[in-house]
Amino acid sequence: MIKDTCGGIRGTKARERAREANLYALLAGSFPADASSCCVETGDGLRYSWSDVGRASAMLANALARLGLAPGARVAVQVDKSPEALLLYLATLRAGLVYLPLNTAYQSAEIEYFVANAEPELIVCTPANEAWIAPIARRLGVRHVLTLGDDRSGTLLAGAARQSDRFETVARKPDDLAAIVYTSGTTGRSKGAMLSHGNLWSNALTLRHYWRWRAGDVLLHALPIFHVHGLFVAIHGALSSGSKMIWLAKFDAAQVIRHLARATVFMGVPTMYVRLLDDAAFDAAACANMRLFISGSAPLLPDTFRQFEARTGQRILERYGMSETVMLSSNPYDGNRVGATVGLPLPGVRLRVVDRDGRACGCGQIGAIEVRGPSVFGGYWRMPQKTREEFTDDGFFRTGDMGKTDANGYLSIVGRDKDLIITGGYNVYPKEIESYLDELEGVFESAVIGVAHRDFGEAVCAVVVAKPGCVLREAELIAALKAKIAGFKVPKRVHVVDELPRNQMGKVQKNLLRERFGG
Ligand code: MCA
Ligand code: AMP
Repeated sequence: MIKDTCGGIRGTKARERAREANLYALLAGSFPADASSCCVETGDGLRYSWSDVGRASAMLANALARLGLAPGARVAVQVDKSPEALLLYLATLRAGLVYLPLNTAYQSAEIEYFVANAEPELIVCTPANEAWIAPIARRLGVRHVLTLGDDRSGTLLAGAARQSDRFETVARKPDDLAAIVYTSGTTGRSKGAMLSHGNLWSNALTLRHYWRWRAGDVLLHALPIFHVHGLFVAIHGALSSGSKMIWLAKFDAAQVIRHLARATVFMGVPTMYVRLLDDAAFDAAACANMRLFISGSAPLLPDTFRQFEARTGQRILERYGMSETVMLSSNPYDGNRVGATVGLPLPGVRLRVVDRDGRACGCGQIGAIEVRGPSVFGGYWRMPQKTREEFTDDGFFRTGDMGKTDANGYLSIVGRDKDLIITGGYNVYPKEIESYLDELEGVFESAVIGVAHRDFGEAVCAVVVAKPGCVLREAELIAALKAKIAGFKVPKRVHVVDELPRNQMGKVQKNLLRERFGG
């Protein structure tokens, strides 16, 4: 039976089964018997026991319930990483609401789009951002705005402090929505990928087994918690195995290295591994207690994979996934981990590589990757047409990634069919940046490309043409964009040219721009 650290003994068997489909209840079923042991420890030594997590998430869930939000209502969250932010995520699940995480770098134009599209009933933002977020919320009809700081400040916790620390986790069916994660998807503007309790739990169970999560593991958590990687893959892995997390507010190589001695598992994007290797203190001795380093969200360069093994004696385990699908493939835990591959389809995942006519590609032949499985999302929020376009007639999701498999079935991602830049693990959709550039004074047209970057893997780079009689300056264009959009989306370089190269159909030849400006 599921152990409920704060809800008491369950009612009838049927109610029990229904409640068990709530992701929180399923995760809580794996919390350790000793509820006084540590679940989360922060970088500065604050400790939250499993009992604290159960009780505090109950108080927060009561606070959410008192707002009168109906099950299925969206809760948009743009807050800095803190243990309380984790508790808010768990409370949202418990209350049967839908969690909508937003990158802390997003500015007003970006937030406005997500709020208008998702129509949340509650926005939780930092106290510092309330001044500009509250007016957006009012204009778009959001009923409630609460605040949460990373120092336990804000109106959310003040309200929760008065609530009971017992909460009957709301029953949810496996298909009920747990979260909406906005992603650039394959084309068009950002779309909300709808992930259900069942999608997330099935993936958590698969990975728990595949990566051999076990009691006694300690996850060193240094990822942001507004994306699938840090929010679901990492957190669910630890919670579903009753493992403690060392919770760092952000990635800092020196801090990570300091904490490795007490950790057993680390998950990161390739940029983090590049930065760890740049630090001379990162060596085999620093990793002696570690059993698993996992990389994903962007391609891990073969050179990083090799250097890492040479330096530490351990092989990074690379895996592949998407916001729409959670995790799809992984190098094996015990078997051969092969660099420049993302391993084998996870149990339960059907993965195929097809040519332009939809025929299966042979070994080594490059084609489009399509997937099917229990973690694949139900569709894009309020975009039924887009959803239909992205699924094949036989129910496979078109990932937009290009790949090939080798004779042993290992998949390699060789490129993307979608016009997308992945910089330091964040996705940037070139069309979005082009539209912001084109609005700037003096800009006639623009093209945005990804170019190789030692630290970020790929960097955003823009090429612009001035309107007749106008003079464009790189620094001014970059400053203008910084005032409008998230910093990671702002081009690291802007090149001014007389005209953009086009093919006979009038389409900008980005390959020529990459050749010219990529070096
Ligand atoms: C920060 N900056 C960036 C990036 N991050 N520029 C390009 N790409 C980036 N990723 C810029 C900021 O705008 C700022 O610019 C300057 O760098 C310093 O900002 P800071 O916040 O201090 O950066 P940082 O701490 O060095 O961050 C680098 C980082 C971070 C640690 C690599 O980007 C990160 O945590 N990335 C992880 C992303 C992630 O979790 N992805 C998972 C997506 P300026 O100085 O000019 O203002 S989920 C997913 O993809 C799927 C499902 C999957 O498979 O996992
Ligand atoms: P997102 O939409 O943010 O979930 O990003 C998903 C995309 O990240 C995938 O479609 C891939 O293009 C990319 N991705 C994730 N993991 C890997 C990996 N290990 N290697 C290469 N690309 C990856």
